Amino acid sequence: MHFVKMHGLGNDFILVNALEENLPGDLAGLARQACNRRFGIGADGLILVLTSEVADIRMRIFNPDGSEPEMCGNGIRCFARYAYEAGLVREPEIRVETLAGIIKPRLILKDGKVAGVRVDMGEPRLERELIPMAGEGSPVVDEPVPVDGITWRGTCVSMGNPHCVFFVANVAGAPVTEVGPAVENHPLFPRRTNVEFIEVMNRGELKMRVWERGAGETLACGTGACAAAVAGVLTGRSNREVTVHLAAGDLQIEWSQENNHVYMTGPAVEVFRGDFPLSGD
Ligand code: ZDP
Repeated sequence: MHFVKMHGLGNDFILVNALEENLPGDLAGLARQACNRRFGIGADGLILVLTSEVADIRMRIFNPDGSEPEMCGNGIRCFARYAYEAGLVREPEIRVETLAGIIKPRLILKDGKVAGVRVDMGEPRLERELIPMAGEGSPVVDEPVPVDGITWRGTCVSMGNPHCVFFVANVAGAPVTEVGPAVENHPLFPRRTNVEFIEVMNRGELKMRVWERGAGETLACGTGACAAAVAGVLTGRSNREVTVHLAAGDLQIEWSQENNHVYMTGPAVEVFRGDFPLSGD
């Protein structure tokens, strides 16, 4: 299987053109193998490029545990760059079919080169049933989430995929690897959840660490940065336009007042290309 390895702020993905490769039926198993950092290529996700009947092109993504999330923010920037540079799409603005609906990335071109990608991520879903989350009442703001005898306060947002955002005083010391998996698998979240730990530096800047559903702690999460920006507005902590600082760099997020869409801007970088033997080869 030929692949391209890319990343957005160190959130890394294996991209495969499923139109050209003869992939096995068990895509979850392929994702588990290929994403493994010791026995495979190593990545936070496997992304497949497919044709679409309703958009220009279709993206599927699999987590390292084999589960299939609805959307992936850093991944769709990589996907857009890959599709454009491979000539699979001709225009810099493309419509991508995902399980979260049609998402619209636009390549930022400088001297004919891709300098970044701005993505219309659509509207955040604030209804509890759509996150999905147990209990009653929407939006879910500062909801008690008990973990090991401590009550955390989560503000929950779906960007197609579920997010639970916790505001903390100091993100460097946040118990991401302990509280993250407990909340990911908490009975409040029937489809599990991604978990963001956010430090508010000021109304225009957030610092973030993330525990991803099906992947563990990663260096960045695009949908998570969008969810954090929305949660910042819902709780009165930040402006509709924020810079989200992650370990390896920044994402710019804007929650538009005009159309309620969230816009995310950030990098997408190719690292290497290669061939991965499919089992049986
Ligand atoms: O929702 C999930 O199960 C996530 N692990 C999907 C990946 C999200 C991602 N980190 C992002 O940038 O939005 C790729």
